[in-house]
Amino acid sequence: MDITRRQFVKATAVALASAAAAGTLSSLVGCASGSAQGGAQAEGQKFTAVCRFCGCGCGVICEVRDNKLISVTGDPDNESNRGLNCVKGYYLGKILYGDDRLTVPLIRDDASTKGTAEGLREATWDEALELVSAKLKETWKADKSRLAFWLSGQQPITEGYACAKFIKAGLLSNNVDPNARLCMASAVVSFMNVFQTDEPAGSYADLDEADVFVTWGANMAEAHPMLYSRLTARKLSGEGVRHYDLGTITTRTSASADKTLIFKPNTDLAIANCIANHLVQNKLYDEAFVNDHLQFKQGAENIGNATMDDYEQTEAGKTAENVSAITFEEYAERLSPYTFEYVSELSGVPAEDLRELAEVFADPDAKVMSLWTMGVNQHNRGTWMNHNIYNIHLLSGKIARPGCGPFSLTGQPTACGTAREVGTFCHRLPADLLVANEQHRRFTEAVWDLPEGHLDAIKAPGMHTVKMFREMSKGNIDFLWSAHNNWAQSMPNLTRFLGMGDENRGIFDTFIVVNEVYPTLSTQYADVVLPVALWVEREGQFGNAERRTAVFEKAVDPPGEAKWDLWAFMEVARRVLDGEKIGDKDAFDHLFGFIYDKDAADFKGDDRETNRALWEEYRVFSNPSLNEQAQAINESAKLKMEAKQLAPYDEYLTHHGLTWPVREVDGTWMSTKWRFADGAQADGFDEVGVATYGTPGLAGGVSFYKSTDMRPSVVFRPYEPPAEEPDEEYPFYFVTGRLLEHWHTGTLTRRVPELDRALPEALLNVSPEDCEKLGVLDGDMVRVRSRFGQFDIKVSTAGRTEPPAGVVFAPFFAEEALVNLAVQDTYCPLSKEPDYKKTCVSIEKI
Ligand SMILES: Nc1nc2c(c(=O)[nH]1)N[C@H]1C(S)=C(S)[C@@H](COP(=O)(O)OP(=O)(O)OC[C@H]3O[C@@H](n4cnc5c(=O)[nH]c(N)nc54)[C@H](O)[C@@H]3O)O[C@H]1N2
Ligand SMILES: Nc1nc2c(c(=O)[nH]1)N[C@H]1C(S)=C(S)[C@@H](COP(=O)(O)OP(=O)(O)OC[C@H]3O[C@@H](n4cnc5c(=O)[nH]c(N)nc54)[C@H](O)[C@@H]3O)O[C@H]1N2
Ligand code: SF4
Ligand SMILES: [Mo]
Repeated sequence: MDITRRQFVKATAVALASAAAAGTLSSLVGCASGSAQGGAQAEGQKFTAVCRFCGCGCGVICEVRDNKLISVTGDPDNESNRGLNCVKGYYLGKILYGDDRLTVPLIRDDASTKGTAEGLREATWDEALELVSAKLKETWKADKSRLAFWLSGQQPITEGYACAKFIKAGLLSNNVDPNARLCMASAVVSFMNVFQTDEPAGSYADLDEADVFVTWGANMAEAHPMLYSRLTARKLSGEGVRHYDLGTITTRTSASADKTLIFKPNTDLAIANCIANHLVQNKLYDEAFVNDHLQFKQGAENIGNATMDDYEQTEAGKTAENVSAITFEEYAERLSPYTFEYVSELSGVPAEDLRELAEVFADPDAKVMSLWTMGVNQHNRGTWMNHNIYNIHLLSGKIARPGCGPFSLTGQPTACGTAREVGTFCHRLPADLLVANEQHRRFTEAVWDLPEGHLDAIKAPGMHTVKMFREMSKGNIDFLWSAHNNWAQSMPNLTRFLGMGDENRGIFDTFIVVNEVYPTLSTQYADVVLPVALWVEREGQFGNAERRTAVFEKAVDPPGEAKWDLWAFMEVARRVLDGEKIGDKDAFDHLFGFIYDKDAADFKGDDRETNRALWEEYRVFSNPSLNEQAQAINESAKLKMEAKQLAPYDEYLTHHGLTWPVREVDGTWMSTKWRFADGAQADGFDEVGVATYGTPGLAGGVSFYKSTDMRPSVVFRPYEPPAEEPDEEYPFYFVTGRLLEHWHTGTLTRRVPELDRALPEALLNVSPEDCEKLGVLDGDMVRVRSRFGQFDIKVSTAGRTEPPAGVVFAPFFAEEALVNLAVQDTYCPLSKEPDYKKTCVSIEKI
């Protein structure tokens, strides 16, 4: 290993040092909130849970005394993290106890106060629910297309499932999308294009076995600290283990890399292609794997930029999703311009570094794990870039083997479990099903016991997130309900969406409902704020990046009158659906009578029973044999729904989480570690039964069980430039992202004093070279301006990230430095995910 321990200490300084300190402080949570009595007390009651923050999905144990959460520690029995946590995990308990928790419903009577912290008055639940229901029903009856729901990858699974059922089957609306559109949409679309299923081949176990790690635009040290610890542990303990870090800025993750490849924005597309070109032109790909398992395609090119509202109506927009079959030879031909020399010139990365990386994929013995997150997904060609990473792993056969595989990291605690799996996207139904597919609608109707054809009313996808907010800004949305997100800070192009200036003031005419736990920028625009239970104040479930589903138990009661989000949704659903029928049955009872008693205005059972009942219904989607009619459709339409099995609810509690497909083997429910691989036949497995679906293993024991013709697609995707490139007026690329201590818009972590003190302000990282050019020093305030808007922020050259000249970086956790006022809302034409990573800006000292 040619990297010193000293460099490692630097790399993991943030994660490890703070975690060590936090270990002792965690037990003081109760003291800070005034309830703990000191060390002599008997042990509190223990509950298993999952961290509220990132997609690592660390298991934690919550200790409770006198209805107060007094400590949170890593859960050694959760296979995802085996007891590890980062600093946010250790301080988790404190997010419940900020001074300004919302504890009563709030109503805004005077619309002129919208957009300010003033104007919300206390109300009873009854008054608030009546008002929300009346407004929703009025819009629904007048014009369904003017309704919008914005949900989240932080919404527990059964809650998301129930919302999808209410909105899709109850209201017959597809105007629902989650914040995961801002995050995972590019990953989802490429998973579906390549494999026809939204799941990675590998799991976290690959981190312990890889010989080479390639991070393609993922700052794991700050954003996936637990997985980063596993990566660095493997690097320290494994012989000759290497790490290549690719990105547009140097980050804490770069510190552990043997080589950091800093490229010009978007040229990652070309870099992946030059690796593929090297493999193909020199016959260094895995020939047997290519012949046995792959098919080749090309897609539409010169697809333009979805910056304008009418992009979908343009010629480029209409054809952007087109693909057609090509031969391997044609694919090779398309790749041929991507030589090391050409790509080096384009990207700014030395040709010898590109060759070194290509050789990694050419080495048949090297186990290579690729990891990526928002650098790849939040990209005007985000879907394409996902494809290009899959292409090189597929050509080299480096997939579905221990230590070897492309692994798309997920950001939020349940982006996978909820948004992607239960169908809160505008084009989806539960379990990867699509509204536009007739057989998928029939299958869903069977599971939900709806009359055949009921869901035909929603066969056209609704509005994706950016469209929803663009339409709202134009005055075309009358009712918006949001939960588990803070769009007034996290959406791009806030200058437009928050109605600044004379145009785009639609937001001020929309009736807005926000479910929240603390006052946020979004509650400032709300007409009604519903105070809800936070994290372990109710029971829920999250699904993490490796598809581990885990339950967090209810540990304490919510404060004041705060209620479970799901209760608020049920209370509105029963009012809105009052008098409505599905077939000849009462609509609400038909959809939710199994969990909810309308007359009692409450759930029929406790949290556990409600969650279990919802889970068991949802589980039918992936275990169709539980429902005769669904199984018949599954078989006749060859939907292969059984490929993603889920276990009965209580098994998740017993096992502290299970990754799907979960199979029952001799009465024991087993997790899957490597999908598409048949453990009995594939090379490199020391355990049997790692995944066994579809046609039993073809060559090498690999079986792409859901792919068309069992063959994933290698799709040629060229280099195309970013939506904007620097010019005289806007000479810098502006990259935005996150830092270890804070969660997204900071509403939770900034209320934890230790985290707030550790990272009190958001700073603009500028290279010393650019500082000199601009005449600014550390600590100077600057105004950052783009074509979209502007904000003010303090400059730092000693920040967490080190951008090269011409690039600047800022995190988005601070509402006082509202970076999204200036970030473009241009999105990837295939996934509709916005590009938060390369808006062009000017910087001037103020
Ligand atoms: N502490 C903390 N952790 C978090 C979160 C949090 O808020 N705080 N949020 C979670 C969520 S939801 C998410 S989505 C993840 C995000 O996790 P990451 O994506 O790792 O984090 P970001 O800071 O968004 O992105 C920074 C990365 O983008 C790369 N990048 C910028 N431009 C480009 C480009 O053009 N191409 C490529 N290939 N890379 C580029 C940079 O080089 C850098 O590596 O973090 C999760 N974890
Ligand atoms: N500039 C820039 N902007 C970005 C990104 C970027 O890289 N750069 N990344 C994007 C990405 S990847 C993501 S995932 C989004 C995240 O964006 P958001 O999800 O909008 O941001 P959060 O701060 O996570 O908002 C979650 C809110 O839910 C509240 N909350 C907590 N628990 C509960 C609960 O149980 N019920 C309810 N109803 N509310 C609860 C919290 O208080 C918090 O205010 O940001 C996007 N925005
Ligand atoms: S923030 Fe992520 S890494 Fe840290 S404890 Fe939570 S899930 Fe684990
Ligand atoms: Mo995200």
